[in-house]
Amino acid sequence: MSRSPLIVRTVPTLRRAIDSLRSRKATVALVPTMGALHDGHLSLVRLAKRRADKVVVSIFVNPTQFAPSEDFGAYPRTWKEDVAKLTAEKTDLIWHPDGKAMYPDGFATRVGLEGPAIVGLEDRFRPHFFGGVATVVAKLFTQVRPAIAIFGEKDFQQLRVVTRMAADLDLGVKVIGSKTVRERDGLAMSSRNVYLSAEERAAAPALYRAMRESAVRLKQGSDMSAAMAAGTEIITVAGFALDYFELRNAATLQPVTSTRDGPLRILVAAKLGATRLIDNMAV
Ligand code: PAJ
Repeated sequence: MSRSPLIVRTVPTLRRAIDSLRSRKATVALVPTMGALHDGHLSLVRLAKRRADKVVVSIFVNPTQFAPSEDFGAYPRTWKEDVAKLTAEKTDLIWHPDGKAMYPDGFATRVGLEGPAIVGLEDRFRPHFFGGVATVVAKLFTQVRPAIAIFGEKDFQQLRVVTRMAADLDLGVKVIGSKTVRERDGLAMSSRNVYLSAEERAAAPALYRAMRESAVRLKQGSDMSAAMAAGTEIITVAGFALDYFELRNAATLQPVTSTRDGPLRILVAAKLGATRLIDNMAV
């Protein structure tokens, strides 16, 4: 049996616990999550363990990144299972504040974003989203004071936004991206996959197949719009309602006019019934 992680729920207790973790010059890595942990999250924890002496995982379903119409209330919460998984990964500390600890009465601050946060991808469909993410991540960074923080490439625009913010605000945290973990059929692991019906789950890997198809065509030198149209076709035939399927510069997330404007990344968001899935792939 691994030793249980220390579970902390208030900011003053966290401050003391982090002081003590850092006291012997130990380096601290933070893995921010909203819980409902799957192997994608755990791969970040494993990378954190390799890169730092102590690993802190935060579990906080952040209300400020959900619009009123979105799934904050329904978002899966699996606390007991999450603790068991993090215990098995030898996590040192779980930071699990409630809403009031993170956003006390009168809270009135929000991080403003430009650059990769306003490129017409997730920001176009979830205009409130990155402001909420950046605000909570800035708080997590100042609360935990980690040397490094691990984020998944699964949420590629989020990774770019957080990396930019950490640098711009001199937060002293090195943000590290970690590869997307997929199911055997290519579907990216996501806490939201539990929303899919059996039929939708069977259709969902079309997102991965579509990105692969377009990526292969682009690498073979085929025309950019024809290559992307082939992927779009796969997604719509599978029954998705498409938000976007786009080729962008991987560093800036700006649109590209030629395949020479690389490094290239395909980014996709689409809805299957009521469930919205996002994914991306390097070309
Ligand atoms: P959440 O969706 O729980 O994801 C937590 C972290 O796990 C993110 O960095 C995300 O990119 C990563 N992740 C999710 N699925 C993954 C997969 N299949 N492979 C690899 N990594 C994966 O993203 C959030 O929470 C929140 O926005 C948060 C950053 C915690 C701020 O509230």
